[in-house]
Amino acid sequence: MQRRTAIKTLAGFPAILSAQNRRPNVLFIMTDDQRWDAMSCAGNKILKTPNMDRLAEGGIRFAHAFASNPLCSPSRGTILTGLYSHAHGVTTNGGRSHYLRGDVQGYPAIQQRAGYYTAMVGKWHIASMPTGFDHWCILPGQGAYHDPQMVSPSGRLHFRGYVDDIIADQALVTLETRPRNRPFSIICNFKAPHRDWRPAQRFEKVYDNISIPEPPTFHTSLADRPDPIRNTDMQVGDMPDFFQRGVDRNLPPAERKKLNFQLFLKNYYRTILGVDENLGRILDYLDRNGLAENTIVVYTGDNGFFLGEYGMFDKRLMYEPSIRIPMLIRYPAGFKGGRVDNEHMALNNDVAHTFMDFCGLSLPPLARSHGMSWRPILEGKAKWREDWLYENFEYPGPHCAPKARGIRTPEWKLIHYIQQPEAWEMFHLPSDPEEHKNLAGSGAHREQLEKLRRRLDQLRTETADDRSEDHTPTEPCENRMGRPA
Ligand SMILES: [Ca+2]
Repeated sequence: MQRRTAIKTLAGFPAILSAQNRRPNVLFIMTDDQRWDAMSCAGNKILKTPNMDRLAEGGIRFAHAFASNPLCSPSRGTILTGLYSHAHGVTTNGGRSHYLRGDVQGYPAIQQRAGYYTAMVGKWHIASMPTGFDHWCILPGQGAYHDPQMVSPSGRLHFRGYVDDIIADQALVTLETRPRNRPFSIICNFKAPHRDWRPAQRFEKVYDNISIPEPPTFHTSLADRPDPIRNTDMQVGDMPDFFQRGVDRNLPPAERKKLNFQLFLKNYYRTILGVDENLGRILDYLDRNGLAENTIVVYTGDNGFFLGEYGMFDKRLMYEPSIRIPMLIRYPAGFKGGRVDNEHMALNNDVAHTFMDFCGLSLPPLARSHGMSWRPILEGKAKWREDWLYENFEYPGPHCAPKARGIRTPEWKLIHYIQQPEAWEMFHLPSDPEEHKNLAGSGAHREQLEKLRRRLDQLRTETADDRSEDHTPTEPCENRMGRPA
């Protein structure tokens, strides 16, 4: 009955307006450093995220979703453009490689030209200023957890309160004040759960009375890894973040590592509780205003995170905890929800492709080999990718994570540490999911190694990699642990 009424109402409008109204709205929501299983719908036993679960129940959760470049700004560039970082230009979190190339554009600009109302609120974290948006209000750089400043075209704004409450407020105001005669595409990027993990006051005591189990590899040494991995500095025991928050500098190292882990995990999860609550406010708005049915909602994180595996925190590396991300998509008017996709490897590269497909628009031709629309998967039919390319180019930098490239298939992973002297790691994931056994030097697996190497090279050619990172000399890395902020 409701649908009939809507058609009757639209019949009196110009044809172009009714066509626009049939186009889906797009709401993209992203967190910063939330890894794939930091939500209860992905099996987390400690963290309860009813609103992420609500999205998963109404949509599809990709259990095998990855960031092709597990670092904040490169991943953000990929989300916007549908391109690998070697093509969009944002290869580091700062400096000269923190800008989008002048000849690439984000998907919102394409939607805007096609009549969409476009907006961006929250964490942006790319040196190029936002373009292609009717409205934007962003955190400067990383932004502050409490009493943050934000930047908009009209200047700097000062807020009182908790950052992700304020970002959700901005999303709600944007929704409420949007022009009603245009479909919308809104990006809402939260700050949590980024280091240094400052929760909203109302969540500060949650988990006070529990002890979070350490992962099985918490005490596993990296001594037998290639040099580029042994030279990283991302051990939970060494993190300086909690000296002001209850950890005595003079504790024996083993005790400090254990205490750091508890404080890190609890605060990481507490900040995600704030995201979940604010996600709920936004989903409630869609429900209350009859927008849920025709709005594509994607919820994800920009990269994964080590939560104590191999004693580590942070991301960047190609190991599984770092590359796997949460990925939920809901679009009731477009496909049936309520299932988990265990079959297809989804990428951050795919988000822009998927939005364009559902909106009846196209990314520039360059993007075609870089990502794929999920629409065929969501509609139950797909010939899908067999592999994808991993990239990390920020070195020297925080944590001294090496420059590397790699290829991931459903079964295999090959990592190439590209600075001299080069090093390789290869893992067979079904038999070795925790990536203990490097098969790169194994005579029995030489053929497999060569096959992956050839395909890695082919992927680079297919995606127009100009190979400018191939011959960079090895430099000393001085920015070891990174700053807590
Ligand atoms: Ca991040």
